[in-house]
Amino acid sequence: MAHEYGITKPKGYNVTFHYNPNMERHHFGQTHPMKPWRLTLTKSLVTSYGMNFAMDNYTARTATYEELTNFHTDDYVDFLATVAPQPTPLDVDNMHPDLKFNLGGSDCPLFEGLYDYCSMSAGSSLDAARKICSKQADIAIAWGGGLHHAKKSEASGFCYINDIVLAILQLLRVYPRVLYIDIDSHDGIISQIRPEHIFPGTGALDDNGPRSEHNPGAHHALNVPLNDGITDEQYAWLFESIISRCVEKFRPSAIALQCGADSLAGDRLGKFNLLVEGHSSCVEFCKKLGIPMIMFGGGGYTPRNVARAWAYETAVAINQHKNIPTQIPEHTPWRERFRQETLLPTIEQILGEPRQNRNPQKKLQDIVQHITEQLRFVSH
Ligand code: TV7
Ligand code: ZN
Repeated sequence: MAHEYGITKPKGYNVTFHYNPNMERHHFGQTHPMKPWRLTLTKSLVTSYGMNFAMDNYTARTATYEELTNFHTDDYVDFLATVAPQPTPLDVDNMHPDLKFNLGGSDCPLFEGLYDYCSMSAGSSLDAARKICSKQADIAIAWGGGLHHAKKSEASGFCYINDIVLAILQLLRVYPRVLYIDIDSHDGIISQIRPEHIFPGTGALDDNGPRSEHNPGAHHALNVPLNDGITDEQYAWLFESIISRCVEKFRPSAIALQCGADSLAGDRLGKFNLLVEGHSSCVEFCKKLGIPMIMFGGGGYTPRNVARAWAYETAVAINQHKNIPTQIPEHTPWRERFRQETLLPTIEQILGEPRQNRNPQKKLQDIVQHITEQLRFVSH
């Protein structure tokens, strides 16, 4: 069936796909925006287009306790492993009395099977990292990962275990310089990471990595603050301007790309006007750099649009995005969930009326200039 689109494995270029079908069985709660089920929908499109024929597909393992405590503290991971789930349904009025490790609130509820969910997410990202380290993959895809907010000893923003940090720690064993790029609407951060210094900076344009006299990671994080309604053209221009400058300066030996899909138009939480085309153009740009890369998932709260973006980006990884038909295949499971039959809906199809764009071109030019200046502190 899948052969109808003529998708075959390219010679001399390997893409690996790391997926654990048990992840999507977990539920954060009825009203919680994070829906692990979006992974099912993504996988459904990937296979209905036959993309699996062009990749090495792996059922991701669960990460071990030792792997999780490579970054997280023992007491935090112990607690995650043993804490009892909250009664359902979970909502804002039904919070855990003490927010130990920031767990049990509405953002990071204690749901059934939480520890398994976390170890599956981390396991898929670690598997991806190992395929990049062993050079068995040029690109490794882990849509179940990308949970960038989790701290060493604390849950945050729907994230419990920071699979990205764990994966980057793996990469650093083999690759001396890792460029971390994040296109999630909640972070928009670019970090350049070398051994001994990992810096998840957050926030303002000036936030460019902790500064202290003995901190070699200072100036190795960049932030790109954006307003509501940014368009494909603007976003792609910013992304390419900034990433090309970063790559030129830092000369990364590997890239970790978080593909958070809440930056898409029509997201339940995000407020941008990006289409799958604009979002995926970031992936395309990174792929063309020819540097080994992990692609992670992340945010994304309108499952049908998340699945479209991540399936299309899988097609970009195997260089089939120009070949696949935009009409979603008839035999796609849950096809009716996509509402429109197209993989690439227009802004009008998604939103009716696009959201007002609050990003004047002048401001974006200033951002690029500012970042160019910040980059003078970076060397390879
Ligand atoms: C990577 N925004 C994660 C993004 C994490 C964002 C937040 C919610 C939210 C939570 C819910 C819910 C929600 C409609 C949206 C300060 C608060 C304000 C909870 C109501 N509906 C990623 C985290 C962010 C939970 N949190 O980057 C259950 O929105 O702003 C906050 C914190 C306190 C908690 N309240 C929101 O994309 C994966 N949370 C409905 C039910
Ligand atoms: Zn997000």
